[in-house]
Amino acid sequence: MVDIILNNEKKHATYEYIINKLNREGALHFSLIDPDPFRQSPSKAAKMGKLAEQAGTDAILVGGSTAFDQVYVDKTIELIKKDVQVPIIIFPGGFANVSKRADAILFMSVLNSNNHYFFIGYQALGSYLVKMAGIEHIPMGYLIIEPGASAGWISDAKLLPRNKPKLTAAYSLAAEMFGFKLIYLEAGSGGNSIPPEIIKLCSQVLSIPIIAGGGVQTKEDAAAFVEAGADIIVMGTFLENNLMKDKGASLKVIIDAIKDTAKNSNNRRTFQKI
Ligand code: 1GP
Repeated sequence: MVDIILNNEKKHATYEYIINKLNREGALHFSLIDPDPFRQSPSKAAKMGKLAEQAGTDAILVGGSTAFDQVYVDKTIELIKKDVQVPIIIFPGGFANVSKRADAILFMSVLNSNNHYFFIGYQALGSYLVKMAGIEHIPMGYLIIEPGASAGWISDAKLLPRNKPKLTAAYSLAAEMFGFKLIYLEAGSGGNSIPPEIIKLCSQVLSIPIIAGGGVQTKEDAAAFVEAGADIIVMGTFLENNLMKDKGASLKVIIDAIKDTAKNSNNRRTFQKI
């Protein structure tokens, strides 16, 4: 039994893909698809994944705070994977999000939660699941900034204040010192996005890539994130509202803006594989 758990090989292909692509292109775009029956069926999720890939997205994140059913998550990933070449990375809200069909999982800890369960409890109990699934796990510090939306409420976060960049940067730096390979700055889905000053200070103090998400709706929003120093921009709600309607045309405009802004910016960092 222990062999089943321990013999699974650890791979780093997705993390290396992220670092290599970041060093080549300066900034990446990740498309978030929430495997939630209240939002879409697995087959619609697969169509969305394909359209996002055609629009130029660099990876598909599958997950969300309210994805509760492992079978549904599994089916969603299975169908997306049939049609899509870019990596599929789990962005877990809990155990139900773990699936061996994904390329990797963001093995994340909500570092500003009031509840230890969200920074080490779930992860300890889920560690065997991840090991048995045999998928690459990328350690990631997750920080939730006001207003936080569902992610903030569900993970009982002590929300980081929007007007105190130094606090979020301090949590980010501590996460890097602990050995996390990525930092995710989250303002919550569908709400106010993160103030660029926070991203800017974090990018000045960190050596690891910054993922930023929550409320990105326009090419101006996305470009402002990249200019501030975000390395990976995540969008979810925009995809749900627009992808099927315009077949990815408006998403492509935003992704092109991300790539152009990074290319023309003189503040891009280069990353080491750690
Ligand atoms: C979730 O922040 C992302 O982590 C997505 O937010 O749905 O607002 O794009 P949106």
